[in-house]
Amino acid sequence: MAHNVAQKLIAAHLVEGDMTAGSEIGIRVDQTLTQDATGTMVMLELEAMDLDRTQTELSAQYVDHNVLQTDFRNADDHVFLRSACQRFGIWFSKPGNGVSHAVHMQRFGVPGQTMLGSDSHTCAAGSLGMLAIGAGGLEVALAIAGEPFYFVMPEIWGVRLVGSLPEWVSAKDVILEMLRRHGVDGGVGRIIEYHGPGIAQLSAMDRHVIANMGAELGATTTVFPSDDEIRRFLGSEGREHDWRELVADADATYDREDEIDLAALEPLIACPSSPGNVVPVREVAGRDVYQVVIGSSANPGLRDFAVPAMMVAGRQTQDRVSFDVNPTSRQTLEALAAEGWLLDLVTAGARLHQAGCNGCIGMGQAPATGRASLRTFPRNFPGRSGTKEDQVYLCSPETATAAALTGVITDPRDLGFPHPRYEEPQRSYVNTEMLVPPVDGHDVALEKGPNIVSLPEFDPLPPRLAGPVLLKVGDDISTDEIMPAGARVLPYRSNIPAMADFAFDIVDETYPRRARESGDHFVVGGDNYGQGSSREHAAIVPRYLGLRAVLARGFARIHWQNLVNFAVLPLTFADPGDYDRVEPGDVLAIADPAGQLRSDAPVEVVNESKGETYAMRHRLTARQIEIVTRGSLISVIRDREHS
Ligand code: MIC
Repeated sequence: MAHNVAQKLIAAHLVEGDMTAGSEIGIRVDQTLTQDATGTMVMLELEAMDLDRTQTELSAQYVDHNVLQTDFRNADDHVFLRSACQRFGIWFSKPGNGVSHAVHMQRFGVPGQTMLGSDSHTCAAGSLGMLAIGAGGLEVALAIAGEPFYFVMPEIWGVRLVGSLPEWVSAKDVILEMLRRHGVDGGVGRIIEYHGPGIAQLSAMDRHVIANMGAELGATTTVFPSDDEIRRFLGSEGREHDWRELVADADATYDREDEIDLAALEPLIACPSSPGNVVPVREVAGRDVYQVVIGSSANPGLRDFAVPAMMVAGRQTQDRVSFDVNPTSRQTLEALAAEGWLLDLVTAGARLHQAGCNGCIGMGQAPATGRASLRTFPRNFPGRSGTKEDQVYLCSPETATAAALTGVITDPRDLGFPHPRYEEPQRSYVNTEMLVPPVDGHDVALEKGPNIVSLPEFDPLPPRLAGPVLLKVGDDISTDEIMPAGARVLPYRSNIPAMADFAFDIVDETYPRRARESGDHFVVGGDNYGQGSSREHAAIVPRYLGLRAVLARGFARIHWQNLVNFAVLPLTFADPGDYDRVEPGDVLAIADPAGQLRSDAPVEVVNESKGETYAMRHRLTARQIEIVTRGSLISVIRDREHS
C-alpha cells in the first residue's frame, strides 16, 4: 500500500494498535529531547521511577529556558540537570549553547527516527523527516525508560506547496498563512505533511520554521520529506552519514488536502495576542514600535540573523526601538561573528543577548506597557512576555527588521532597497565544546539545591467528587494563562508547592487562595482548553491545589494528556450549550466517577446549585481510566514496579 511520509514513520515504529485515525496507538521512541524548564521534573520522575540508564538510542537535555540567574534557583537547576545527565546517561547541552530545537536538529536529528520531547516545539525536527512529538514530561520520562509513547492516531493532512516565494517573503510567512487560514486549533488531531514542488526551495532551517509553529496550529506534529536538501544540510553539519531518503510514495494519499501557492504570499503578521490573529503587514503598517526581537526556535537559522544584519548594515535602527538580538545557538553566534554580520548588527544598535530562549518565554526582555513589540517568536499569548498589558506581534525577520529601521510596523517591500542575497554556507561553524557526552555515571549522586522539591503525592479518585466551580474561562485559554512562565515563575519549575502561588494569576489572581480554601474544585473552559506549551506544571499545580475536573468544550492535545497523567478529569460537554449554563461558584458533583468513566454512558455532572445535570463525554481508554482512578500515572508505574 502506498504511504505518505508520516505513515511510513509511524508504521516503522508501531508497537501497538493500528493506523486508523482516531484509535490509540503506541510507537517506539528513538530519541528524547528535554529542556531545563520541563527537564528538572523529568529527572525527578526518572528518580521516582528508579531508572538505571536511559533506554533510548539518544537522549539530550538542554539548558536554554531558565538562563537568567537572578538568584540560586536556576543555577541550582543547571547543576542538578548536569548531575542527572551523568547519572542516567544523557547528553547535556550547557547553558549558553542554545535553544534545544535548533541544536538538536544540527547535532542529533536523524531522518526516519522518532523523537519525543518535553516541549511543544519538538515538532520542529519534522523538518528533517523525523516523527517528533511534544509531550508532557512524564511521557518523556517513560520514553527515556524505554516505554512506548501512546497517542491517538491523527489524520494526515497533506499541504502541497507550489510556486516560489517572492522577494521579502520567507518561511515564517508560510506558517503564518497556515495560521491565517486555519486558526490555532486548525491542526488538532492531525499531522501536517508538506509536499509538492515548492518544497525544494525551502532550506532545512526554513522547514524548521514551518514545522516548529505547527504547534501553534495545535497539530500532533509536522513532517517534511528527507530529500537532497536534508542531505546537503546534514553534510554541512558534518553528518552526511546520518542522511537517508524518506519521501512519500508516488501514489500516496492524505486524509485531507490543502495547497499554498508560495508566489501569492505576502508579508504577514500575527497581531496581539494570539498566533492565529494573522493579517497582512500592510493592514497594520504605521503603528509605532517600541521593541524588535530577533531569535527563538521559530526563526533559528543563520539566515534569520544574517538577513537582518545585511538589512541594517550601514544603517541605524530607529532611536525609540530596542533592537534585541538573541542568537539561537552558539553555533549561530560563531557564524555571525566569523562572517562579520555581528558587527553590522551591533553597529546598527543591536542589544546582543546570550544564546537561548530569553524573551520568548518571558525570561527577560519584557516590553513596556501597551507598546508594540515585534518578535520572530512562535507565541504571543496574553502576558507571556512578562508584561501584563503587552502588545506582542509575531512576524518574519524581514518584517521585524524593517520596523527596527523605521520605528513603525512596515511592510519590508516598502523599504525601498532590494532584499539582501543570502547563501547557505557550504560548511557550518560546528563547535561541540558545550555539548557534554553521556558518561558511565551509575554512582553519580543527584545534586539537589534547596529549591528542588520532590513531586507531591496525589490521592486516588474518591467515591464522589464534589466542589465549586472556581473559574470559568473562554476559548483558547493557553497554558501560559493556566501556569505562567517568565522570569518570576520559571525558577520554581522544580518546586510545585511554591509555584502554586502563581496558578492562573494572569486570569484571576485570587485563584490560588480560593483553591487552597476550597480543596476539591472544578474549572470550566471553552474550546481548545490548554493550547500552547507542553508544561505539565499546568496540570500538576492546579491538581496540587485541588482541581479534580475540567469541563470544557474541547481540549488541546498535550494539555489533555497532562491532565490525564495527573488525574484531573478532562470532560467535554455533550451539549456545548451547557457551557453557558454553568457559572462560577456553582457547586458540582459527580457520583461514582470511576464507575461512570468505565460505563459507555456519558458522565453525569450534577449542578447542585441550579438543580441541573450535564452530560459529559470523555475519550479515556481503559489504560487512562486506570491512571485517573489511581491518582496519577506515577502511582500506576510505581505499583507496577512493586507488584
Ligand atoms: C513554550 O514555548 O511555551 C515553552 C516554554 O517552550 C514550553 C515548555 C515550557 O513551558 O517549559 C513548550 O512549548 O512546551
